[in-house]
Amino acid sequence: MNESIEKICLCVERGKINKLSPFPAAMKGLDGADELTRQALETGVGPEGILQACNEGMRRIGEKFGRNEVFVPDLLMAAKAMNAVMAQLQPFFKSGSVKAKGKFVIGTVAGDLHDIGKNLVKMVVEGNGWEVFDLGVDVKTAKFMESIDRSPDCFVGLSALLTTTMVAMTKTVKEIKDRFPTTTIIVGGAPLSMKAAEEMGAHGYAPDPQSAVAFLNTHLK
Ligand code: B1M
Repeated sequence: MNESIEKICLCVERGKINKLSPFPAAMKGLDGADELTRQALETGVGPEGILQACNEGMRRIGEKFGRNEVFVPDLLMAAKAMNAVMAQLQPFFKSGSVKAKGKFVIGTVAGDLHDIGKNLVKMVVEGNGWEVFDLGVDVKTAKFMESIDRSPDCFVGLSALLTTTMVAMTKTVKEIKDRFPTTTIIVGGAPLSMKAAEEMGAHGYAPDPQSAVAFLNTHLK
């Protein structure tokens, strides 16, 4: 990782949003994720490298959380720092507005508030020419159903970050398949795997946004 990328990674891990942000105290007055991302892009660092740095920062803070070394507010600050970066990366993912290849309805399943990964998938799929309907977080099955009712030819993407909400995901997959047997469902999120996806009856599993795009492109109706 080069120096500017490492600094962005650290800002995400520590939750340093921008220069004015007083948190964390040890980084007061220093440039944050916002300024460092702008500088990196201006000096020609690619958006993929910056995104990788963010993911690494999130991985590090997540591990600390798992070891009880940091708490929920620290995760929230990390998420805010990552969002400051993502706001600047969005134009890169959204470039090239071509006629939509198809429709993709995406949401984080009921009981789950994690949306950073889901938002990344949304951006990358959109950037690849799909029309995306983002239902947000904590999405109940009924809301997915309403969207499919409005766009019967859509593909559906479900995201979950908690092992507990994989249960909600299983229920959502089953209910959608019962009511809309021709709708294709793809699932993703850290606790998922191909095996889990198969067991819950989803049609596809994507470990990352690129795999989600590859799946959608090969299953175009
Ligand atoms: Co939470 N959290 N969190 N959290 N959080 C995790 C997930 C956890 C692993 C941390 C840990 O213990 N080490 C753990 C889950 C343990 C488990 O169940 N296995 C956890 C926990 C326990 C919790 C709470 C229960 C904590 C509490 O309150 N005690 C709570 C639950 C709230 C709820 O949802 N009901 C909670 C809350 C939060 C915050 C709100 C503070 C915040 C979320 C902010 C937000 O999203 N706006 C947060 C965060 C930031 C995390 C970590 C640190 C980072 C998640 C993240 O954004 N990663 C996370 C630890 C970790 O992941 N290392 C953790 C970066 C993101 C780019 O990756 O989301 O995996 P990811 O997305 C990837 C792929 O998975 C894939 O593409 C993305 C890009 O590569 N992908 C898809 C995702 N969705 C896809 C869909 C697809 C295809 C691919 O197709 C449809």
